[in-house]
Amino acid sequence: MNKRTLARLCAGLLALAAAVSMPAHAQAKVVWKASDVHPLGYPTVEAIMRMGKSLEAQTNGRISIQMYPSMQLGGEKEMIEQAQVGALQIARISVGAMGPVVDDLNVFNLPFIFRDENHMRKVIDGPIGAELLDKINTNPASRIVALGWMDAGVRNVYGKKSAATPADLKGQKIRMMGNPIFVETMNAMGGSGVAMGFNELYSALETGVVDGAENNPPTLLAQNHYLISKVYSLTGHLIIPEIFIFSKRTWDGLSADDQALLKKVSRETQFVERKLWDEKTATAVGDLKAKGVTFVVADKAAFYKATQPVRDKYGVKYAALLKRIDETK
Ligand code: GTR
Repeated sequence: MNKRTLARLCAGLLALAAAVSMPAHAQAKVVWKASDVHPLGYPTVEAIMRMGKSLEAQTNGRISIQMYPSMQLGGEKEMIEQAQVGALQIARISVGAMGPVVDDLNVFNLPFIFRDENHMRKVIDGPIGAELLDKINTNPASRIVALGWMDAGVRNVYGKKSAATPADLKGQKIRMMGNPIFVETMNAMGGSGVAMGFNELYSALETGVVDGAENNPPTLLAQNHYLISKVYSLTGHLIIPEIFIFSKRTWDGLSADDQALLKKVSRETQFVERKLWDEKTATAVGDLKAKGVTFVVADKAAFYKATQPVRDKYGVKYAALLKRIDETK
């Protein structure tokens, strides 16, 4: 045996030893693609990036996350579809966009079902939150695995004019997320609801296709909508949590250990985002005011009353769950 053959043999034996001592799935480095409609620095984006760092640290660099922010991979509907086929692994989306995929989630899309943000947090952190994540995971049509919840604050109406009362909203075309519940909610509030993808909204506001929209303060700021919409009326009609999901296709190929790690890190991420959320909301309110946005106190009682028909119509099938939500203290 010459030297070269011996060297080759040794290298071969070493590679074999390494392969035998490690399960196949433990060898390959994987980079999971994550996407969000918001830009870098937004709490949900930052939280997923920190989740990536945590996974990287806990797997010695074997698993990492590559973030595609700012709608680089399309709107939320497209993101869900890409997760379903395994073209991306993690998508952070609003429950507003998940309702049409898994109907049970629509309970969170009803107007004024949470007393305030803290009430919503208690619900998503507790048994109801766990049950709803499970509904996604056990629904064969969803083709996604729900990893956890995130905060998205309180949604208020913004535009060029005030929306302090249902009468103020008369004649105003307000963009809503693509889900009939939201369009009917805006119509009940006195305005004219227009369903539209988030990715089309800036130009629709700019060209006057819609007169306004509704969202939380960090979104109004991060998406630059405040450049056009200077009046922010505190209607507080929706408190919709966000959700981060994983491709079921990729999930099925993971080892049980990696699945468990991902679940653990996801639960941590839910609380990492919450802290970032509170910090961002506080600074966003100050920034918006400094940039000339007027905050208007709205007649929430009037909007609550006006939207009762929406809760009556869509709430029937969730009656038991709504009662449990209400009883969550
Ligand atoms: C934001 C949310 C986005 C998107 C958007 C919308 O609050 O973070 O995921 O759903 O609202 O109105 O479409």
